[in-house]
Amino acid sequence: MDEVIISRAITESFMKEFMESMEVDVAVVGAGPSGLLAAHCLAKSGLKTAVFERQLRVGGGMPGGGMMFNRVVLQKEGKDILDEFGVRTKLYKRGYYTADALEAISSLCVGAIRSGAKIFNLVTVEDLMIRGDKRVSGLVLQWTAVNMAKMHVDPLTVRAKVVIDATGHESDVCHILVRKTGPKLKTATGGIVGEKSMWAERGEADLVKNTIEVYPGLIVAGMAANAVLGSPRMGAIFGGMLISGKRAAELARTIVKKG
Ligand code: 48F
Repeated sequence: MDEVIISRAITESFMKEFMESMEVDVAVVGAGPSGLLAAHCLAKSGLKTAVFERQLRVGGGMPGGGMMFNRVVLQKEGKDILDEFGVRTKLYKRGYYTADALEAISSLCVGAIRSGAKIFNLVTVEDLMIRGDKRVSGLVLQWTAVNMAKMHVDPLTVRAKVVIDATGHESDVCHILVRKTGPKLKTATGGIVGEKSMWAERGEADLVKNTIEVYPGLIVAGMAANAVLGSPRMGAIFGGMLISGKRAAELARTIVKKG
């Protein structure tokens, strides 16, 4: 057993992928259900895709299910997406299906990685590259541990043709954008409208129409889309997150193709 070989194997293989990911077609921020599904669809269609996740673990709000009961609920369209990943679902009643939250999120993660997306956990997106207040052209990254320790260390950057904000309720990327450019988002106020109170049906219905290019080069997906555009939260029903991830990938593909 050679400890140095082990250390070299880890650093070299990580660095290779990290270097390759410094210029990508699409950079996804957040490895929750919407971000992972978007990354899976994009990588599967041949686009160079990287996901940056602040936490040690991937999954965002999915592993917690509803109030830590680790099951999620989906309707038919969401269930059909999970079927593609081989996730087992059970009909509960009247078109409501349940799935094991851990099986679902693990399968989405494996799906994204095996399609070719690179996922970097423990990395926080703390700023954006914006060219002349006109277009998001990349991310500014820092190790989460550096920020937690409040150390002054300069970040690194990743160039991307398109960025997807899949940071959930926090809608972190859009908040950064508004801080840096002022209220220039394609929303009713130009700023972050803010998430409304729980209303599952309305929240799910709004999610797809809220999945838009909210600023040139920046798409909002998942719960971030509802928070930014001012629609309700929906609790532990997850179909909308998946459909929004898929839609975000379609939009990103179109933008990349246009150049
Ligand atoms: O919150 P999250 O799971 O987002 P989502 O895909 O799904 C929302 C549901 O989980 C749930 C819900 C269902 O009805 O409402 O909340 O929209 O995943 C967001 C991920 O983004 C990461 C965060 O750690 C989480 O894993 N994240 C947030 N800010 C940053 C970030 C950041 N600045 N840099 C990197 N990752």
